[in-house]
Amino acid sequence: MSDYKVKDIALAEQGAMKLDWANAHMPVLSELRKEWEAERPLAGMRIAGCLHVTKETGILIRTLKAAGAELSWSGCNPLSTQDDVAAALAAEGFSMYAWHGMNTEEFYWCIDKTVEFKPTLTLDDGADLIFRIHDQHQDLIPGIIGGSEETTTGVHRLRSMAADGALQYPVIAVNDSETKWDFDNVYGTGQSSIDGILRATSVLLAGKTFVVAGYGHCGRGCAMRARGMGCRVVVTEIKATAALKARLEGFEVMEMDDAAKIGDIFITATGMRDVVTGRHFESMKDGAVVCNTGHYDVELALTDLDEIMDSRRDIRDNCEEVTMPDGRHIYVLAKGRLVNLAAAEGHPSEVMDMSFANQVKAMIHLAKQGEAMNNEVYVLPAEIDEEIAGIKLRSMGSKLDVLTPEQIAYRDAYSEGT
Ligand code: 3DD
Repeated sequence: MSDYKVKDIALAEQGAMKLDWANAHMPVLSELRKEWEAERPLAGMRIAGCLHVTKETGILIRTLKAAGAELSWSGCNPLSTQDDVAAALAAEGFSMYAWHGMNTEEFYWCIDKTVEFKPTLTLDDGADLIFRIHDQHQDLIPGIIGGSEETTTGVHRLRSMAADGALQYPVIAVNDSETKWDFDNVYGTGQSSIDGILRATSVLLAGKTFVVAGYGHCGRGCAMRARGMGCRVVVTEIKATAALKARLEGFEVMEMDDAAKIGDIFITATGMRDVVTGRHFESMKDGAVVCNTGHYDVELALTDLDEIMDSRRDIRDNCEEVTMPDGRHIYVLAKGRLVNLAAAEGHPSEVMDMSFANQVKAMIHLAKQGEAMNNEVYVLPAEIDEEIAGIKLRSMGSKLDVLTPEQIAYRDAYSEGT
């Protein structure tokens, strides 16, 4: 039994059933695992992972082990660990350091534990592990072939690091694979954010004014699913092209200063800090619900709210009732952290299936070619998207047409005109 620290190992049996449930809905990893079990392309690799410990991540971890890797794992957010899943993985023998509700000191203690076995690869969601290694474990870097990064904001930061020449090993931006960002970020975030809001509030969405800050892939998914539940959707943005897409999709676009006055439910998905600030809280309607679905907890300026509020109480799980001096109530979900993972179970298994197939592919790519790669941020070859999407489609019972030789000739020709 490896070393571990989880909330309660007695939760293992319950967690094992959640893992069975996730596995039953992750056909892409199931199919690819067959070849990986045979080839063991990660034999000899030691992977330190820092990614939300959910039932889906448990299947990723099992798959990485099946591919031959040795693993040590921590959660990448203090509120996203599913304690029963962490217990099940620890009981299976994985080095697991994660529990729901850890403080900052414990968060970094867990990350430090995962690098004790001197990883050859790192797997990140939000780049906290890579940053910690660069800051506190420089001695490990010569032994690290490369790393991967799951999320948009993590990739942004690593690209900035690489541009400054500060990145000390190659990284693959898993987020930038089409079968990750165009599915996980859109359909996953859209559904799981609504899931988190409903579990934390159980309010009727139909007829409510739902304000989405940020119309990137995640915001687009949230707007799409809120409309599906009967909301009036308002989008706020800083980027004209994104805001224009929102308008052409039929969503209203306005400044947050104006949206704050009319919104019933607010969700931030910008990757930026201080998107909803004190003046916005001050102009919100009584009963407004605010939450965030971005990776870091900086999008809602809750320190501003602390300064202007009169009192607070935890009225429901993951739902804090903040009373303003004039008696208005504002409901803050999941303490401003990512509501989909903190108040629900994150994205459904079916989308994480593709994201995590890209993660395993990234680990294999690094294991095979990492030594020849530069200290830059790479993306996986596009053909991997076609492979993953093809497996997914087949699992859904859909078949593709195939180009005939004549069509291929036509496609590649340039002599034929109109
Ligand atoms: N993320 C969302 N749901 C998740 C789940 N069920 N398991 C693990 C991670 C999960 C985070 C993803 O959105 C990740 O792809 C990201 O952060 O971009």
